[in-house]
Amino acid sequence: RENRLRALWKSGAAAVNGWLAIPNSFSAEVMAQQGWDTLTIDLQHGVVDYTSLVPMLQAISTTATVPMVRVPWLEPGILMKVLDAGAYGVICPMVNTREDAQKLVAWTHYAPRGTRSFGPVRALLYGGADYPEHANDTIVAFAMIETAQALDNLDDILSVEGLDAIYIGPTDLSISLGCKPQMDEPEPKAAQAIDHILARAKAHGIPAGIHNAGTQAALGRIAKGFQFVTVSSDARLITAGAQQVLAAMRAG
Ligand code: 3PY
Ligand code: MG
Repeated sequence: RENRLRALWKSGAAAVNGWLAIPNSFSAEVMAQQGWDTLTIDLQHGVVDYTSLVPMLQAISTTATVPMVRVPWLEPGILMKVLDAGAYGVICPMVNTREDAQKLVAWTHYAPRGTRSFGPVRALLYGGADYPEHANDTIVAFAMIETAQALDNLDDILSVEGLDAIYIGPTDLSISLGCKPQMDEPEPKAAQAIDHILARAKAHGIPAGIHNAGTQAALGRIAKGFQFVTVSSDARLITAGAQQVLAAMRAG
């Protein structure tokens, strides 16, 4: 099965990504039915573990939404396990050096490009029997650029052969640059860094993604040239919806 994220990018469109922090297959199914281009299950900061992840991927598979996972860290075991479970995209936190980016490419691709171990148990069911032949060109691996160190090594990271995409974590990047942790309206130093990362990614022909809390920031960033924007999350959407209902009721 093709990766619709790659197809979107080929057509020149940006992907709207939803974020899943709730470890439940029903909430994942509800989100997937709404038509997000991609949905990312967060194993880094969410409360999701691998046992919850698999049925969430199965729930997303009932739709055309592309299933993605943010792994907890740059570590081969979990990267390979989420790919085996049928993730078509992975987002990897804290890729800070050229060597980190090389590891990410190696661990997410089969030989000769990489060193991914063979065992695509559920990926075969999701991707089809020919998954192994096409996996290297189907999977999208995002390297997160979210530290001052990654900023220093930016061109070294972006020029790693086989790197598919990057993803900016505005809050970690802000903290690392001595700014307040802000997602949508970072302080000037962090905002400049974000613009710089986007410009360098464009120069290298690498699609750039970024995390957003709200639609205004996400739309503004698409207008600037980001090709992948996360907006809100399942937990945030429940919070906002419940607050709106309760505010109306208490005011009534
Ligand atoms: C960050 O803002 O640091 C993130 O990782 C967003 O998910
Ligand atoms: Mg982060």
